Amino acid sequence: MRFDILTLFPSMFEGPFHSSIVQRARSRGLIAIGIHNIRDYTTDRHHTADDYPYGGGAGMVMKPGPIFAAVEATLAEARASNPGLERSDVILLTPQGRLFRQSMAEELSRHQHLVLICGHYEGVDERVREHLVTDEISIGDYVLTGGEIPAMVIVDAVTRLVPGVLGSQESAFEESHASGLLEYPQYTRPPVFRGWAVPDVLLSGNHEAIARWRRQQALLRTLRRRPDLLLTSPPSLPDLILLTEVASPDELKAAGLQPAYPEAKRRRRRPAPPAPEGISENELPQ
Ligand code: 9D3
Repeated sequence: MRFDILTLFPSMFEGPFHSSIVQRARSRGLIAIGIHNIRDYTTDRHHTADDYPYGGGAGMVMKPGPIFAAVEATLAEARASNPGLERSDVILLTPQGRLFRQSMAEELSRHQHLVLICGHYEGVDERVREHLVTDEISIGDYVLTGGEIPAMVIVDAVTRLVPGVLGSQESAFEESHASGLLEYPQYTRPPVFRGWAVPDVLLSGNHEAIARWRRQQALLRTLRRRPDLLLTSPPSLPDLILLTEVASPDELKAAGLQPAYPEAKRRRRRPAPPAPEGISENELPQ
């Protein structure tokens, strides 16, 4: 997997790709990262990369010429050094892009070459969007000063999904945890810290009880902090029974769930009796 990043601020990238998992992936040849200064592709003597917006208004707009030249040179170089390169994605980082999420990181990790254009100032000339870019991505609904940190986020999230980057233990853990739930609480030694004890079940050696407790805690956390995640994949009946043991009926109801009791027998539903004559469905009889 090759990443090429086009930016007016190349020095911002000196730190983040030289540490930890990303550096290890680079030195093992699993990924390659190129950083390119858009200003190097300007042709005027002041190296102008931005200009005033046509029609007036605040701020500056990035000129199309240097961005087209930078992308075209990057694509030519990538093809020259890798004749097997079949496809390159040209991605603009912009607040108007599709919201970045784990499923997009998974998709991008299967691509061969990502060219990431970092916008800055108030924006980028629309012709870059219309005629150069194949995708536009935002990393969230907050205002940053440019697309550099979003580019770092994407490289980081995608790199750890490239086959071979994580160790076999880490990827097995990843697989068993890509469940759509938040993680359960973790503890390590000492068993009592400042009077706060580790939950007894974790010291019990009862692996079945531990797995059950962890599942229950993951469900409870997700219900309390990210009920939106439960809407996209509603809990199974066994999960709902686990949740009912620890969540209040009100908490469950707030997330659109009904308490479930293992001993409850399914009852045959009867149709509602017809409303009395002259009263519409939405009115209550007194
Ligand atoms: C005046 C309207 N502003 C949009 C909210 C203009 C504007 C602000 C900040 C245009 C660009 C930027 C710089 N941000 C990015 O380039 C950016 C970004 C972001 O700010 N948040 C989340 N994801 C991204 S990806 C690129």
